[in-house]
Amino acid sequence: MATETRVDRKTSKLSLAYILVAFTAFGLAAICGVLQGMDRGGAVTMPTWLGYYQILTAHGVLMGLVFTTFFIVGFLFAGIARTTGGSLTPAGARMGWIGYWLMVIGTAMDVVTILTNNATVLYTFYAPMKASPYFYIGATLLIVGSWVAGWGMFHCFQTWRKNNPGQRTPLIAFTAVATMVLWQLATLGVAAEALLQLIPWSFGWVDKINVVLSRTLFWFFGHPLVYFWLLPAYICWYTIMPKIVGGKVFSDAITRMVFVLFVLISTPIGFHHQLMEPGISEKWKFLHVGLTMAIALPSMITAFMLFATFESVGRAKGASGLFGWFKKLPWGDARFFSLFLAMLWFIPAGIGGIINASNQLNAVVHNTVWVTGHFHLTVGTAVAMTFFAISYWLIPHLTGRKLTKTANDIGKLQGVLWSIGMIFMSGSMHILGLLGGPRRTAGTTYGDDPTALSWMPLHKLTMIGGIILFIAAVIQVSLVFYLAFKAPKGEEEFPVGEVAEEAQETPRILERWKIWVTLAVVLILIGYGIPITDMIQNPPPGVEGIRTW
Ligand code: HAS
Ligand code: CU
Repeated sequence: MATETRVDRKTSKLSLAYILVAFTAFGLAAICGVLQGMDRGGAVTMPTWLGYYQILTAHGVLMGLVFTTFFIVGFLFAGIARTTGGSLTPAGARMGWIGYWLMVIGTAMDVVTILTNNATVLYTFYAPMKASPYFYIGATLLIVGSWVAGWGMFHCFQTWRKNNPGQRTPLIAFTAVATMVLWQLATLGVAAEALLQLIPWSFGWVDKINVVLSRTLFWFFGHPLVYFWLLPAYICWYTIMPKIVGGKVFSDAITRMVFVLFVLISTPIGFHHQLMEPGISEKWKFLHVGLTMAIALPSMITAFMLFATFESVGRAKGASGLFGWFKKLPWGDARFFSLFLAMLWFIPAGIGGIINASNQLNAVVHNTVWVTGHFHLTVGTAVAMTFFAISYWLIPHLTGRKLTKTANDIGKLQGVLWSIGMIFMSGSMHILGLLGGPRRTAGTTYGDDPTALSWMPLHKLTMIGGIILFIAAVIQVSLVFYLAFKAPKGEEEFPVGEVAEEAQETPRILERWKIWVTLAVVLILIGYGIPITDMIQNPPPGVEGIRTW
């Protein structure tokens, strides 16, 4: 058998640079997270020089924007190189490094403005809360850097296509490109918000801001952002996991179709974050809710595909009965174990999402800690645990080291602890939210209100969960640095699943990006064209900035 392609040294360096920043941000964010949980649980009181909302902002920005984006870009570069011959094109790699430095500078600007308490506006930076302009510029650089990196990936993909005319593109490269196409479309919203509204307003060039427009532009980005997090996890579930469990990719065509569906429908659904807001007519909210239900479909297809993969592997290994395959999965392998837990957690996470999207139920849960519970299961568990599982083989692959038996077992322990922590934390958050507990508040007793006081046991459970998660985070960060610098030298494979023999060829139309991007733009115009025009032509009274902290 030919030796497997590996990611070359140059790409490895690039990819590792991204991943190490990602996990450094993750570690810092985890410290903020445990402090928040302990503050709300009543175990610590924030000192006067460090505000609750300040660390909440740091936690959200570092986890939600920095950890994810850096990890994703690093992982996708490696995936593209691995499936297009082992290396990136020189131009692609150069764009990778330019993107990296832009993102590092942007992150540094955000960290400094948050630490100096000039940007305590949370990761959603809602106007009229007004941060230092350098915070918005930092966030913009983070995004522009990721664009440049994305263009680098497109360059590699296009070059491969040119050199291999008529051939089906490698699945990982295709899905990586889909993820970055989605990201380019999504970030147009926040780029417009930052450049046309927030930056001029925070410099004082204009006095007032159109709040409903700024929030709409934010969620134009904020919703597809969640699929930018999710799709790299799906890349792993669809194309890498089959190899780890000893099977094959169930269907090349369905995999590509799922990613195309995400590119099409992810953006024109942002109003499901604004269902309770005035200034947007209900017919547009209705359209966005309808499309939100549509975007759940590719995830349901994914659930089906995963079961199909598991079952085919199990049957091939001689399993019988309805669930016999379950015993045939490689439970001892941390690369699979954490991945499986991630998938399992995505079931309640996704159900919660569908509850959120239902207009009447959204009235019950909106702005409560339920929502915080929801996103700690989605991005904080399904996505984050998938990234952890990837790190167990990707980092040693990049550094020419080995995942030792002990490191493997520690990885599994990490997965167990993360899950237990989330049961406590996310579970209690969901219940608290249903009781009416608000999200984004420093205090939890609201002037010793008897109802709020009766929620205290749940806040304590959240805190216990947070502490367990913090321990798991420390283990994860240690493992990452061990695998990068200390683990014994060796070879760790970058697993890529082969496609099972298919009844039919993958329809070529799935690779026609021009069609899909055009259709996506049309859908965005349908979903947002009229409401945004209306917000600009009939703006609500402008608002001056406030500093709430
Ligand atoms: Fe969400 C709020 C609706 C998915 C993240 N979401 C948020 C926020 C974040 C977030 C961060 O409609 C808060 C933003 C803020 O700060 O205000 N969400 C949805 C819907 C989905 C959904 C319909 N969300 C995600 C994902 C996220 C994420 C993914 C991150 C990665 N979400 C909402 C709404 C709100 C919201 C409202 C606003 C709430 C409010 O009022 O503020 C769907 O995409 C979910 C579809 C998923 C499924 C699950 C499929 C299951 C699979 C696993 C199979 C497992 C196997 C293994 C096979 C249908 C694929 C099992 C094996 C066994 C043996 C059992
Ligand atoms: Cu959303």
